[in-house]
Order: sequence, then C-alpha cells, then structure tokens
Amino acid sequence: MNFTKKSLQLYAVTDRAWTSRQTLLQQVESALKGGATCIQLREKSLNAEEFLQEAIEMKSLCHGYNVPLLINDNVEIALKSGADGVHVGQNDMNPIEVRKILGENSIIGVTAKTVEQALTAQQMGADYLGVGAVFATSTKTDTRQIDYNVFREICEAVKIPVVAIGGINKGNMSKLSGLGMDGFALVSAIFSADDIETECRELLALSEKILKK
Ligand code: TZP
Ligand code: MG
Repeated sequence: MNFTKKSLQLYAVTDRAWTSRQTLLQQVESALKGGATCIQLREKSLNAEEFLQEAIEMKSLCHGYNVPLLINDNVEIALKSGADGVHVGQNDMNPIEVRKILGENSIIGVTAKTVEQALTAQQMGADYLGVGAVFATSTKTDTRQIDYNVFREICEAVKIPVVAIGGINKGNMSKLSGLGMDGFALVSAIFSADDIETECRELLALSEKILKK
C-alpha cells in the first residue's frame, strides 16, 4: 500500500461506541466514501478471534478504496490480518521490534508527546507520529493535552510526517493552522456523526484549506 504524508490528511480512528444503528464496517465505508485517507482499527473490547475477523474484513474494505488500514497496538492482529501496519503508544512494542515482525514495507505509527519521544521514534524507524491530545477529549481517558509550542517543536524536529489527534472537530481544526502537522486524526467527530460520509467530506475540505496555509 502506498503511504505518503497525504495518507494522514483525514485519518479516521474507529470506536464502536456509536454502532447501534450501523455496524462498524458500514460506518467505516461511509468514512471512506467521504474521503478518509487512512483508517485505524482501534478495539479495546473484542477478543482475539473477533478482532482478527474484523481486521480481515476491514482490510478488504479499505483496500477497495485504496486506503491503508492500520491496527491500534496489536502487532499480531496486524500480521495475521495482512493490514498495512500498526499504531503503537509509548507503552506498546517499540518500532524496531514491530519492524522485525511486520517487515520493511509495513507502516508504523508511534504516539509522541515530547520532542525526545518524537526523535527516538523516528530513529527507531517510525513512519509517522501521532501527536496530542491537541484539544480536550473524552474518548481517551489516559491522555493529557499537550502545549501548542511543544506540538510545533515536534513538527519542526522530525522529518517524518506528523498527525494531530485529540478532540479535533470542524469547529476547532483551524486553530491548529500553521503548527506544521500533515494531517488530522479523529474519532468522535467522525464516528458520532449522523451522516459520517458528509462529515468526512466537510472535514477533508477544511483540512485541505488548513494544510495549504
Ligand atoms: N490518542 C490521543 S487522543 C485520542 C487518542 C486515541 C482520542 C481522540 O479521540 P477524539 O474523539 O477525536 O477526541
Ligand atoms: Mg496504544
């Protein structure tokens, strides 16, 4: 799968909190139709068998739209499902170990909250960084907001692309203008929307404007 900084422009991270009317697969298809450029499957409650089955289905769906699928945290599920890569946090497996398992062509994203973490992740072979939370969020409870100056310093310090995450929506995205990121990762703004496709289309258009500035 071709992965460039463009792949990070509108990065949808899944959450099954809003799946009462539609399945997660249907919701992700709407996000893809609306122009999501990357999907991360983030599952905190499925057992290994269910997670793998879902990852396999999600991979065919994403590949039908030529969009990469990354798996949150779980390297084994990424390997077995044939997903394009993983996104790991500071407490998960490090990028060197991940690379040994998933191989040269896999996409590895790492969460970084400081310049030091960012540089270490880059040195260990990360393909991109997820940096945040840039705004307050209730989706992930064990995170804290980072300072805009730190965010900017991280973007300036690394060569690999950076995606902003945490509390981003249509109303506040433009506040990140000029900080140096390559894209925006969102959970609730996308998956809680009544019309996910339209929401993504609007978010994509907005991100285009902000990234051009
Ligand atoms: N990592 C840092 S903040 C966050 C993750 C997974 C949650 C972002 O969710 P939302 O709903 O876009 O604030
Ligand atoms: Mg994690």
